[in-house]
Amino acid sequence: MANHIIPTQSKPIVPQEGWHVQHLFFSLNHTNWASMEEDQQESARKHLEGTIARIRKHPDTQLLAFSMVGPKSDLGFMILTPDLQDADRFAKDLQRALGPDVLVPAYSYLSMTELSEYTTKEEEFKKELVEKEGLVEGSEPFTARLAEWNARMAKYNQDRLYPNMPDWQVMCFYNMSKRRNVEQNWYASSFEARRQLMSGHAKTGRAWHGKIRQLITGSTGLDEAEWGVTLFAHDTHHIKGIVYEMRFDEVSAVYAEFGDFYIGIQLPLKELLDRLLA
Ligand code: 76R
Repeated sequence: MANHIIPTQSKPIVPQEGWHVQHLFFSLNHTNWASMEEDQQESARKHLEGTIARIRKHPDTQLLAFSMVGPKSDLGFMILTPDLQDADRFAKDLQRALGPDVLVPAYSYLSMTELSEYTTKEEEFKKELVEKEGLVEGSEPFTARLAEWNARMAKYNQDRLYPNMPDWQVMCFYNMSKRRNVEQNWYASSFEARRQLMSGHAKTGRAWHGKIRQLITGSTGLDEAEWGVTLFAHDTHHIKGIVYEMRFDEVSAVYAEFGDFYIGIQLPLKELLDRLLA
């Protein structure tokens, strides 16, 4: 006799830190959409608008909507929310909102916000204060510098785990992994070597401050690659620029592998649906 335990009720799946992030890209099935009567279309559109409004009101939840450029997909969403149960529900609600088989999945990606393992640790910063700045451990200036640094790091970590997404118009999404080839295996490198390379990467990245907002979300064990890369810009030139420049950065030049690139335009909902359903 089978003796597996069948669940009797669901429980929230809220990670111990961070949020779940879903990128959902749909194609519009024009045949199915065009075969709907005008009043059916109108109520389908209202249903989608209502679904989006409801998700946007959910606590700690952000839902961004994009007109996707090129026929790879037509409509894109990015959802950030704590509970995987909600992320799953929202994704299914959105897919069904315009009626059966009107929105057809083109691509999706599941990831989570995460802290970087390469940020300076408190012990390292203390050592720097003593060795590089000549401060005496426990002295007043030492304690003051440490308190200021701790406050800054707390905010920095908070922003990484619980980010506020911008309304910038140009969105670029792709996935990325770090190579695991013989002689070229990121995961076989020492922590110190990786930290050095990542500090070069961060330096390249910081030069794009004000032009690019990036969110790197972890997806090892969740989806096909190891990270989701979401970039926002006001100008496509800057997307092309940063991705090109990063190719020369050793971390990307030697270790990075990329998935397909998706470009979306973040629009007010009315304008987005007018364009999509025209
Ligand atoms: O967290 C920070 O903002 C500072 C340091 C930093 C980390 C830890 C940082 C800065 N990144 C970090 C981690 Mn990044 N990043 C990418 C890509 O196309 C490519 O070649 C790579 C895709 C871009 C464009 C980009 C931009 N970054 C990571 C990780 C995790 C690696 C790991 O843990 O092993 C990946 C996969 C990754 C990839 N990065 C920045 C940027 C930019 C613009 C910055 C500067 C942010 C700022 O200070 O304003």
